[in-house]
Amino acid sequence: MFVLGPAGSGKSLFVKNFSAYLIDEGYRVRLVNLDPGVLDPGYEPDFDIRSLFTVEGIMREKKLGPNGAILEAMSRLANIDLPEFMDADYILFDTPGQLEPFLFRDTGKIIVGKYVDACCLFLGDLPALRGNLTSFFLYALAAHYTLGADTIAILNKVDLLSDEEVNEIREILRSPEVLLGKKPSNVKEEMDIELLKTLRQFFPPRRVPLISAKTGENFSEVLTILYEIKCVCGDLT
Ligand SMILES: Nc1nc2c(ncn2[C@@H]2O[C@H](COP(=O)(O)OP(=O)(O)OP(=O)(O)O)[C@@H](O)[C@H]2O)c(=O)[nH]1
Ligand SMILES: [Mg+2]
Repeated sequence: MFVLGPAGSGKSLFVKNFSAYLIDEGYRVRLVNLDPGVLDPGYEPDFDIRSLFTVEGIMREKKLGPNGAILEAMSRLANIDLPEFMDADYILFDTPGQLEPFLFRDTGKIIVGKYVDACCLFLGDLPALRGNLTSFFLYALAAHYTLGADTIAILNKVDLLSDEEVNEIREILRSPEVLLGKKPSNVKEEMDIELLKTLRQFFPPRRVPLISAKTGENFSEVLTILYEIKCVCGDLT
């Protein structure tokens, strides 16, 4: 599982707490940190890109800025063998918040392609997203297309919302027209509704878990979706 998402969406905390959940469920889990810039991911990785190179090291060596150094780190990673962990039921890959190498370059696809059964969990910071659900799903779709792997869109930090706000989000996912509470009055609003309707085909509402990486809320939904997409007999609707 490649855990992707914008900076601060909760990838590292998700890797930490979802792995603990999977272990509790009886699975053998391995953790891989692919973020060369992180100081402390908050968990003990079984493989850590920082054992090979760090953002700081590359910045010095190549005289690059932090973004350039992350791109360079990912290119290097694409050219080396990564551990296979044949003994694991699940391998969780934590990734940098800088999405370029995964969404706009070949490197992400090459890295993900090293694993036959790879899938992508695309996390969004729900309280920060609010009115930007459309762009979140577009990015998740870009991950799906670019990486060529099953992608689950996940809305994180649900613990920071009130029950009322959570219900509103669920309602919008079910019926995008609710987004406006009225008929669209301009092209942007029309586009939002049409896009959300289309995106629903790729990310059906019941397949968009609203989770908390902090409390573990709705982790079971993520596991259920994983069963479905990885089981040939699964219900893909
Ligand atoms: N309340 C709450 N806070 C969360 C949740 N998930 C993550 N956080 C907090 O959000 C901040 C960012 O979390 P990280 O796990 O570091 O996010 P990240 O996506 O790995 O960030 P980058 O690696 O910098 O891109 C931290 O302060 C986390 O404690 C959540 O579900 N609920
Ligand atoms: Mg992180």
